[in-house]
Amino acid sequence: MELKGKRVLVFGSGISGIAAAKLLCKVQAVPVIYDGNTKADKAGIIEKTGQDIQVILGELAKEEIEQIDLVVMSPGVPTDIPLVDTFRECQIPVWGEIELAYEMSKGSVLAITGTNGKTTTTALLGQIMQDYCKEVYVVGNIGTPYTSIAMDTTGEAVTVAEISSFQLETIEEFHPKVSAILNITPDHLNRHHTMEEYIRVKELITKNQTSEDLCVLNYEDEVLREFASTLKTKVLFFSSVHILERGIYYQDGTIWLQTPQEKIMVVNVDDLKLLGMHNYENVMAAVAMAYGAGVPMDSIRKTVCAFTSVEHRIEYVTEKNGVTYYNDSKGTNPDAAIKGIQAMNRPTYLIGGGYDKDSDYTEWIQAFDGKVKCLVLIGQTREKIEKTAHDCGFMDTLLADNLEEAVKICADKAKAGEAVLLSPACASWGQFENYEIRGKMFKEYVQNL
Ligand code: UMA
Repeated sequence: MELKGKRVLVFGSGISGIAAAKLLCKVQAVPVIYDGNTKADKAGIIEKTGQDIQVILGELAKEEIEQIDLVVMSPGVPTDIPLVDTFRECQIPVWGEIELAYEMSKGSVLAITGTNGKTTTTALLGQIMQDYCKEVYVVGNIGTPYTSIAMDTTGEAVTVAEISSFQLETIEEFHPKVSAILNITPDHLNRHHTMEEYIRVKELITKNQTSEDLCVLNYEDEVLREFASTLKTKVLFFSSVHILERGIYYQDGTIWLQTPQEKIMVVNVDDLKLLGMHNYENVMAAVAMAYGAGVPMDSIRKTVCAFTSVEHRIEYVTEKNGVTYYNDSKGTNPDAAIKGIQAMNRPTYLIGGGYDKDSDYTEWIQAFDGKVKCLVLIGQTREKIEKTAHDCGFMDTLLADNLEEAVKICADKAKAGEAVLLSPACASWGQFENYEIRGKMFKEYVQNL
């Protein structure tokens, strides 16, 4: 669609909406930002776009709708609300922000979706591509709107995109050369209503792929295994359990790639800084995608071994006196913190506790599985967690007044070959503004030891 002179309603004034409006100005379209929140800061929105553009808050008048040529949706705006029905009744095309970016960009796209692991996989694949190719962009749900870089791309560009189900709902022509669906488990059902619909939307990532393209799928996900047989694209499976006749798989501490011609040793997981089977799955998906995109295995292997994870998710910090330090500040609830402790492969001093979200910590403590040598607790929840631990028969607990003291206690006690992990199972509020600041402070205290 030629956008010059077109009046485009950008629905949502968050980071996607601002980036989409800026792109539309560059192509001489006339963006109008609309946000349902009457309390949004109109002057602030205009300032962020750096343009003198119209912003509408609250109600959208019928006369306004009649003048619109195209609607660009922000991911967080549901597509089944009456206003969107009205656009469709008026035959106004409704694109997502991803579709607009795709229409306006050049080069090839590698796109990742899935319920869990997509940010780590995207960051890792982005790094593999950056270490091998000249022009690489890492965008999407990971936090950089695709529209913010679309106009910078050249024919040589490789765009690595994390794509959420919200973003897939409104694609039209979006066509990745390589796609991946990591897993599908119940999530966002308030938006998609049924599991069937959530699965359908996730699978849309392959909608425009052809027999020239590749889709990477998790062999251990039954839905995805069946989905493969309906695809016209090439498929490469990854598996953490099965030895595959063709695909990439984990076996006894090693990741292998079996092609029709040869069996390639990808990496021994002891050489990775990423920990845990869920991360080995992310590694397998990223390796399969990069290999499918033509990156030589030697180059892939080098990046994969150096990659230290997404910040604050079981992030390798450093090694001091033989003790390895990990920052899992993103472990803000017991479920997430269970992943943290499961990933540890050595005796661990665990720092937990924080703001009380009324969680039950029993399952977290049961997941310690003999790995935790001492649980050092901080924050509002420290006594509550200590009591739960003792009720579960785990007695090695200590209370600290703050994170800095907790780090010092762990450093004093831990011996070479052991680990210190911050994975609090609680939100950071009360002591820190957010989990990112908590993680950064942890890393600072560790570096200062
Ligand atoms: N709004 C309305 N009407 C509605 C709903 C929202 O007007 O019915 C307005 C809000 O008032 C607000 C704006 O829409 O002003 C927010 O838009 P948005 O929610 O799309 O937020 P953005 O800031 O544009 O961020 C979005 C993604 N947010 C969501 O999907 C909810 C970000 O993913 C993404 O990083 C960013 O685009 C760049 O691509 C966040 C996320 O939580 C991290 N994603 C979910 C997840 O990971 O589970 C899917």
